Amino acid sequence: MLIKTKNISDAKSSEIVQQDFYYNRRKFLTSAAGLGCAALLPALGSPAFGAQKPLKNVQKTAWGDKLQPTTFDAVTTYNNFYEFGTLKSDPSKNAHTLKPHPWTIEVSGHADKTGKFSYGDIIKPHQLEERIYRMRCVEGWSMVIPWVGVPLAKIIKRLEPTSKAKYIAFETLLDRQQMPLQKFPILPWPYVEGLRMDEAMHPLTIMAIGVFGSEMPNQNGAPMRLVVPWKYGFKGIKSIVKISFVEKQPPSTWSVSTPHEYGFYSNVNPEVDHPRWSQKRERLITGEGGFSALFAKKIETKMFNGYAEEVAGLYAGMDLKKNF
Ligand SMILES: Nc1nc2c(c(=O)[nH]1)N[C@H]1C(S)=C(S)[C@@H](COP(=O)(O)O)O[C@H]1N2
Ligand SMILES: [Mo]
Repeated sequence: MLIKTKNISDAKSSEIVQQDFYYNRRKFLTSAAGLGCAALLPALGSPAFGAQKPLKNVQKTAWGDKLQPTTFDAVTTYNNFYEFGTLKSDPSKNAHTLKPHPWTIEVSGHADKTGKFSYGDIIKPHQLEERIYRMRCVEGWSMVIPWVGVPLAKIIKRLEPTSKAKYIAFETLLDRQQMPLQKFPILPWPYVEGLRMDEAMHPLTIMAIGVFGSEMPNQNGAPMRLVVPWKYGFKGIKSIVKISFVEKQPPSTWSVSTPHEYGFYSNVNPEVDHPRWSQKRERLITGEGGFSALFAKKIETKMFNGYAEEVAGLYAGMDLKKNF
């Protein structure tokens, strides 16, 4: 199976259109599982490949159309989701206990439309777009992920926030049955995150509900998770059940648990080192030749993760060393 996978990678470098590449690859993986290779997959910490339902009517966009996505298996087996374990391979092994459907989202705070909403109230199928984004983890590795999602601005507009809403706060599900590691005080639970309203309304910010054209695998934050490509990965809170519109800057899990290392903004910035390591470079995980970041090639980290042209204006006049 690994040898075949390699062949497909080789074919890619010789001209297969990128967009088709991961779909073909995914089809291959699906059929490989059907042919009895499935027994080999758990050894790699893999999910059931092909188990996710394909999403229909997803609008293709120009976002990232020149980028080569990381492989499906790396995106879905090299994860951070501490509710299911602290190793990169834990979420794909353990997140089967999460039940993403049905799903309820509670909206509160300074908005005209508050209360309990179903998944379908929040996610409108005709608004689904594909966005291929560079993603940079604060740990010093990165991936290119083809997300499917809805621009967060479209969701926010429907909730009609008032002028008092300066920030938006998010919470992950709190359920020790579905998220077994919440029995242990690894982090303060539930995981929480927030954005300034203008960051939340920025066209790059999406609520993602899928990857590679299919529904979100549990380990990637099913059924919906935030994606903010110019910020470190931990801002991308997974399995969101609460959204609130607030006046003051809300807490964010990592900045509360380790405030001298992680700030509220967490914009990718090669000029601001983490207290324990440099942020000047990153290892780009392509997924070829091994999933681990250890095998990945080092590249220069770009200001705002390469999205400076789009987002630098949000921070004009701010000292980004202070507001890290
Ligand atoms: N609820 C929750 N959300 C989370 C995390 C987590 O542990 N719990 N990890 C964050 C971190 S550190 C990263 S890098 C991204 C990883 O997303 P991915 O596994 O889909 O690549 O999710 C973020 N969202
Ligand atoms: Mo991360």
